[in-house]
Amino acid sequence: MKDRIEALGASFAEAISKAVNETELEALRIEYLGKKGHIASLMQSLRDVADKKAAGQMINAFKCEVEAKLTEAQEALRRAAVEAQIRGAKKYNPTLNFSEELGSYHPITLATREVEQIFRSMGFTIEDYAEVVDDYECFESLNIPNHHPARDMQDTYYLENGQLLKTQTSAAQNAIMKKYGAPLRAIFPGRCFRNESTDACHENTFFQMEGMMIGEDISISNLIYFMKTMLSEVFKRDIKVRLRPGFFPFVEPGFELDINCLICGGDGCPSCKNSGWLELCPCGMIHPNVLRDGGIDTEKYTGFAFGLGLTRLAMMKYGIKDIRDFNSGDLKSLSQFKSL
Ligand code: FA5
Repeated sequence: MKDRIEALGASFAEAISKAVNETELEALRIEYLGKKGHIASLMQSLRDVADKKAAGQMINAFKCEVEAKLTEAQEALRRAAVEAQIRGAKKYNPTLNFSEELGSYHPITLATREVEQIFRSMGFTIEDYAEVVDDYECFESLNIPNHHPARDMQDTYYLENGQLLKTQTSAAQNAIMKKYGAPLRAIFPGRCFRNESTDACHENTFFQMEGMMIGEDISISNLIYFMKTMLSEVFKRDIKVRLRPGFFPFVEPGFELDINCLICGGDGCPSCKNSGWLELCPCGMIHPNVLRDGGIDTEKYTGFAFGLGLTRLAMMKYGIKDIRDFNSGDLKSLSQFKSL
């Protein structure tokens, strides 16, 4: 029995050293440990052996050795496969350079960067601001006291501590005036939230870009010049615009700046609520109360502000008919916009 086991041990050692894949290891397992394998046959021959106990122990030790070596060889093969996979895999790029294969910019990101670039070239700084703000930032500092009906148009999501998700990027005006004083030129894009029913041109979560210019002798002509420049650079063609009076407690006078709907060419469609026009960028001369609250000397300085609807701008620029597509996570449609 001892000689037989030693002979089997030697041929097993040779075979396992040559096995190069899982299939060959499995064949070996069946050959040695299977129902009709060598070890089963050794067990059968036990009945002809005198010292059954010693022979049984030898067979058992051999069986354990075969099992352990098979497991070890399997592990080694799996490790080698993983290492080969890692070696063959594309290298991780810590710089996160944009690669067409990996993904694409969201159309709102593209529109934001483009508008940022336009204003940067005109001397505006780009500011970042919180999404969770307090009542003072979002309303009080903007000449909208607690009882004011203008609040009804901007219901939002409130936190238990009284803070709220900002309804408008104007919520940063006060802090930015206090941070820089006058003169200043700044834009501040951001996500806004409103508790409202959605349709093709209204979302509960959308982007705006606020802009402010404060200095000596800033007038409506400056405001119109910057709005015109921005729109002609974004759309790179003549588009029909209309300016009409608009009421916002934080500007005086205030305007609504609408653009001719580029989806239907002005005929009327769901994207413009069948009016042919889309409210895009309300604006106006900053109300003296707001300037004063921001620490600006109203004897010396005036300024304009605007609140560009960035998501709507992206709709018009990229011909996206329904604003709800932006938050849909539908990569098939969103990943079409790759250039920057
Ligand atoms: C405001 O939010 C003012 N803060 C804008 C402003 C700034 C006026 C500075 C004067 C001076 P309004 O609620 O109209 O205004 O929103 C501004 C723009 O944001 C709209 O013209 C529109 O383009 C976009 N907008 C508003 N609500 C939504 C919505 N629910 N979904 C998508 N875009 C919206």
